[in-house]
This record gives sequence, C-alpha cells and structure tokens, in this order.
Amino acid sequence: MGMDYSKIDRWILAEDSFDPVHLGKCEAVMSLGNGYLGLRSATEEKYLGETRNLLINGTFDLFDSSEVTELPNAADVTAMELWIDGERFSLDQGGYAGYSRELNIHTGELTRQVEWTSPGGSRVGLSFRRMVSLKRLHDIAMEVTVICLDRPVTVKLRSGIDARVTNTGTQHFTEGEKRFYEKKYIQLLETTLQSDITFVLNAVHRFALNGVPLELETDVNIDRRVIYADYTVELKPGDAFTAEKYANVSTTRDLDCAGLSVPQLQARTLEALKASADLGYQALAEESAAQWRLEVWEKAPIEISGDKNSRMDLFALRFAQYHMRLMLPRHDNRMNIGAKGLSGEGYKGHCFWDTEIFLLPYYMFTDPEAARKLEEYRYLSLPGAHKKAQDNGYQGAMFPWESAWLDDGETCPLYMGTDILTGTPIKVWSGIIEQHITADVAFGAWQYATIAGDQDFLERYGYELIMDTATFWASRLEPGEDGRYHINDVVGPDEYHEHVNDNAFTNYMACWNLNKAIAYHDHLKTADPALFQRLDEKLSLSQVYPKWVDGAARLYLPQPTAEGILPMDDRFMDGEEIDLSKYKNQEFVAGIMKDYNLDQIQRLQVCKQADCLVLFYLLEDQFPPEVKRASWAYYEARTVHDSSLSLSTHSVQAADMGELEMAYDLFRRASMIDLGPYMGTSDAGIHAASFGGVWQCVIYGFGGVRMLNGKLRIQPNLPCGWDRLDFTLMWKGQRLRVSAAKDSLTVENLTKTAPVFVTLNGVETEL
Ligand code: IFM
Repeated sequence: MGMDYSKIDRWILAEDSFDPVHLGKCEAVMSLGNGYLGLRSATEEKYLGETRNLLINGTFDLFDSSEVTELPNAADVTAMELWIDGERFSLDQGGYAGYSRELNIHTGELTRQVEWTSPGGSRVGLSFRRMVSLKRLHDIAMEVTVICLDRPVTVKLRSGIDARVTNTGTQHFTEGEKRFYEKKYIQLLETTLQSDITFVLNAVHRFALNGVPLELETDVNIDRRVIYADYTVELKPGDAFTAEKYANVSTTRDLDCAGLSVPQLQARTLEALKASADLGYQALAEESAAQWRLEVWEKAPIEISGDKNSRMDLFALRFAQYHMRLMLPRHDNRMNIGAKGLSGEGYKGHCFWDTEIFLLPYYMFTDPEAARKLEEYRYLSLPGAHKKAQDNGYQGAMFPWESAWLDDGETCPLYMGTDILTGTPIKVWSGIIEQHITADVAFGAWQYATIAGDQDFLERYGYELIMDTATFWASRLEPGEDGRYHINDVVGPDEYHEHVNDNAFTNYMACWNLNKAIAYHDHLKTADPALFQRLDEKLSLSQVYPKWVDGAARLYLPQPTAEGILPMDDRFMDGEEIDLSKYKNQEFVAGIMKDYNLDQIQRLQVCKQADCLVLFYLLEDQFPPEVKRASWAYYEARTVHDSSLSLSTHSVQAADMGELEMAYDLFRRASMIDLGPYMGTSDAGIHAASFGGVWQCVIYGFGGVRMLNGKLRIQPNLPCGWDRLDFTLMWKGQRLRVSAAKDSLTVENLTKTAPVFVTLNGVETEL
C-alpha cells in the first residue's frame, strides 16, 4: 500500500498496484461494515487464494462438537464477473494500466479503477464502487462501470448470490429457498446447522448506458447453493455501461426482525431492497457518509499537527477509528467485538479481554452509549460465566477467555498451531487457565460506569457483575503454607508462560476485584438498602462477603525485587536468557515458535506480550515510578511483541515515563500492525485490540488522559514532531474539548450542564 501523503490527507488508503499473491491484506484492511455486518473487500472478479467473507455479528454456529462455535461465512453478494468479448476479466491475464484501489475512511466507500486489455486485445476502462451503509444496517451497494475504449465490445455480466462459501472448509448452512421475483429480484435463504438461524439475502441490478437507464434481458440461473443472472450488452467506442447491484442481508436473530416468521422476513427484506434500489447508489452513499460524519468524525474528532510524519500518525489514528466503528455492534447488546472485528475468520468472531482493556477506553470516552452495550453483553452472558465456574469447581461468575453467544460459556478451542518438536497440535490452555479475564470484565464495568457517570448501569448490572466476579475469585484462591492465598496454575497476559503461579497481573487484578466488591457492598448497605437486599437475595452476600474480605486481605501480591522489577510470576526471572534480536524485528509474529516449542519457551526469559506492564496503567497509583521504569526496561528487552496488544502498552508506559522518543517509536510500530508493509499479517483479519491500543497511545500516552480512582487527569506529553493535539472526551455526560500544545493545555466543557473536576498538569481544576 502506498503512503501517498496527498491521499492520506484526504483520508484515503490506496493500493496502487495489484498483487494476486497478497490478496488477504487489502481484503482485510479495506473491509467495509457497520457493526451489524462486516464485508471483506474481495474483488468483484475472483482469484485463487481470495477469502470472501460476509460476517453477521452474533450469528454464531457450532458445526460439530469437535469444533468451537464461530461466525458463519454468509453467502457472497459481491462477485460481479465480467467477460469482455468472451474473455473473463481478471488482472492475472491480459494487461492493465492505471490501477488504483482506494478506501475512503471518511465516507466508508471503496473504489477501484483500472484500464484492462483482454488477451485478445479489447481495451476497456473499468471502475468499481462499493459501500456498506452505516445508516441501513442490512444494506450493501455496488456499482461497476465499463467504458469501451477502442473497438466495439460485447460485455457479459454474471452476478447473483453465491452460498458456495465456507469457513475455511466448514459449511455452516443448510441450503434454503432460492428464487427470482419478477425475473429481477434475487433471493436466497440459508439456515445455520446448529443455531438454526435463517439468513435471507436479496439482490437486484439496475443498468444504464451513457447515463440513460437500460433494461437488459435477464438470463436466470439457479444451481446448487447459487442463484445468478447473466446480462449482455454491446458497447461502441466511448460508451459507458453501468451496472448497479443492491443487496441486503437479514437474519432471524436480528433484533429489528424479532417476531417475524421467515416468509414475513422474506417479504419485508424484499421491500427494503426495492426502497434502497429506488434511492440509487449515489443517494445511499451520501446518506451513509453523512452517518459516518455524525456518528464518528463529529463525535470523536481528533487533530494532530506537526511535521510530515504527524500526517501519517493522524491518518493511522483515523484508520483505527474507522475500523473501531466497523466492528462495533451499536445496534445490539447481545453481541460484542471479535478479536478480528468482522474483517476475517480469525479467532472465529470471539471476543476476549481485548474488549475491556484495549477497546473499551475509546468507546467510553467517545461513545458511552455504545460502551454500555458492550458491558451489558457481559452481564447478559453471566449464564455462561456461571456455567464455566461450576464446570471448574468454582463459585460466582468465571468469564470465558473466549466468548461468543450469551450462554455458550467457554469457546476457546482446545488445540491450535503445531508443536515443532512433537509435530502434534498445541494445546491451548487459555480457555482453561487464562483467568484474569474475569477481573478484566469487572474492571471494564467499573471503568465504564465511572467515566460515563452511569449510576443506572451500576444498579442494573455493574454492582452485580463486580460482586459475582469477586465471588469467583474468593472461591479460586488457594491457601499456601505461608498463610497467604495464592493463585496457582494460570496463564497471565503473556501467553508464552503457562501454568505459572502468582502471575502479578492476575493477582493484582483479582485483588482489585475483591476490594471493589467490598467497597460497593459497604456503600450499598447503608446508601441503598433496597438494592442491597435485592443483591443479597441473588448473590448470598452474607455468605460471600466474609470470603471477599478474607481473600483481599490475604491474597499474595508479588513485590518488586531490590532492583525495582515486579516479578511477573513465580518463575520467569529464573528462566534462561537468550539473544532475542532475531525475533524482535521479524516480519511475521511467533518466529520463535519455529525454533522452540512452548515447553522450551516456558523456561526462557522471553515474553510474547506486555504482562505486568498493563497493570502499571490500569492500577497506576499502586506502583511507584521507579518500579514502572525498572520493570519496563527489564521486560521490554525480553518481549518479542508477538501479540498485537503489546506495542501500544509499551508506548503508553514509555510516554508516562517521559520517554517520548521511545513512546513515539513504539506508537508508530503499533500503528503499522495492519497498515504497514508486512503483507501476510492481516490475512485472517485486522487486529481489533491494536486499534484501541493506537488510540490509547495517542490519548492516554501523548494526551496524558487517565481515569484514576474515579478522577479525570490530563497531562499531555507531546512527541517531538507534534505541535498540537486536539480531541474531545466524554466525561460523566459532559463533552470536553482538549487542546494540547507543547507549552499549553486548554480544556473546555462544551456541554456545560454540570461542573467537571479534572486534574490538569497536576492542578485540580473545576471547569
Ligand atoms: O487476547 C489476545 C491475547 O492477549 C493474545 N493473543 C490474541 C488474543 C486475541 O487478540
């Protein structure tokens, strides 16, 4: 992808040459969507090695008990194959010039231009436009224009709905009804095998020749799992033929279709399709672009000014915002955000701690309503968390490491990857012993409620979540011979070390969870006896409270060494040290796994990703600056950043320490995880958490924003190349405009319906 500054200043990510070997990168980073659906940007013409994905959030299906539930890949509506004088348009045959593909992240529209000469010598200009509406959540619209450049040509278009797609081989659907209405409207139904969700897809085409509407004979075809039509048109030199395709997708799981029978859904979605087609591509595109402005760019504006690099920094940040909207299910609290958003099949659409620790800060500070939905999802998935606790012999709510539909419980696969020594699949322990997620969920609920000032959320969901998770921890603690409680046999955030005892991140977060539950218990007992009683009835507070108190008081918390390093667990620091330079700057992640198996890595001082460093900004005031500094230096030298969650954490921490050059370098590397030149890294989908991390580098790191103990702090630290950073924040219902320059800081309350207390560069201020 070219970093053409004239384009990035216009919010455009451009691909200026076509590489049939590296299709995955642009398919994922240029994907379109709206939180309801995610559409990977595979081209209209098909290529070997492409991945065509249409993923509808929350529609999980379990193919077989040997697998885990995943988002099924719905039928493809984007293929529009062209034949010019009988030769199939494809960039890997014939010749082409003037290629460019552009994603406009401001409007959410994808365009492509190319001049193609067929092997037989017919030359045409082709341009493509495509959008997913942010306004009409079910709608996809496309436009293809063919310009006849030299001699007359015959153009054939084949387009329809193709359900012959799978999830890397797994077929999640039974074939349903396929039908043409009025020889024009195309409809295909398919139903998931286990979750029994029926998808209804519709499509219709409209044509024009030189801007004048054109009716074409429809050659209809229905075959196994596919329905399509062929259209043929003759063009003279200079003629421009345009084919528009309107499509929509709905499912029986959609909230806005609740109560409809399948025939009703078929009829209703067909009507919606007609309405969109009547509006036309341009009007739909403008309507959607306006929604982008309203929902994202006006709601969460960010400006950076400074040197030339700062223009790329700003683009990377906006690109992160673009994707964070694509993945956000703003419409429905029964679903969350997959680790790859909706841009690929990686991680099967499951959500992780990525939501609370990496993504939630962006939504809390810019779109609290949406943030609330993400946390409501956790509340609604308590049945799965209870089930997991019971299955593992614990009490309370034990949240799944990987979460899908509300009552699924744990959905982490048991095996993934290959052990290079034994040649067998590697067992994934995270689903069993990566338990910090439970405290992360509680922390997220508290963070959201505090930043949004959302007492209603706390009363309906938050108190209960925090108390129920504390009960899990109280039941999870193990008494040791030293008279303290320990949390043994876990995986901490650093997944290269399994079966460790007393992982610092896990223990400190569990302790935070217990203490927060105790504080809320004590507060509610007097402040809101009715609510207290309701919670008591539900959670047996009188029985569990003494256990929380005992647990919090006696839980072992690892302490820094004499050198000020916080031990991340009970064995890391005794591990063997090896030279990591080979792995630290690799093009692909997990290079170390090609040289060592996981058993060997366990015994090395090598971290996949930030572990206790994450603690240093979540629980910032619990650790003195010298501990953070010494630990940062120690762990960064031993971290290969094999997770996309790692660089941003290190950057925020470096900015906190005033190491701005280092922080900036790490931020730039974090911002290139999907945008950068490594072509294979985004094949399975973009890295959702890393986008949240990029926002945190800028707003938390350089902007110095933090919520600490319920209070807002702003203490900017701009990197050398930046002159100004301007952004807005939502804080307890008030919208603040923050303008930071090297030597000045201005914060204005734009809402002005309540006073705001904020610590600005160390000075407590009332706005
Ligand atoms: O949650 C992360 C984890 O920390 C590292 N592996 C990938 C997961 C999903 O992004």
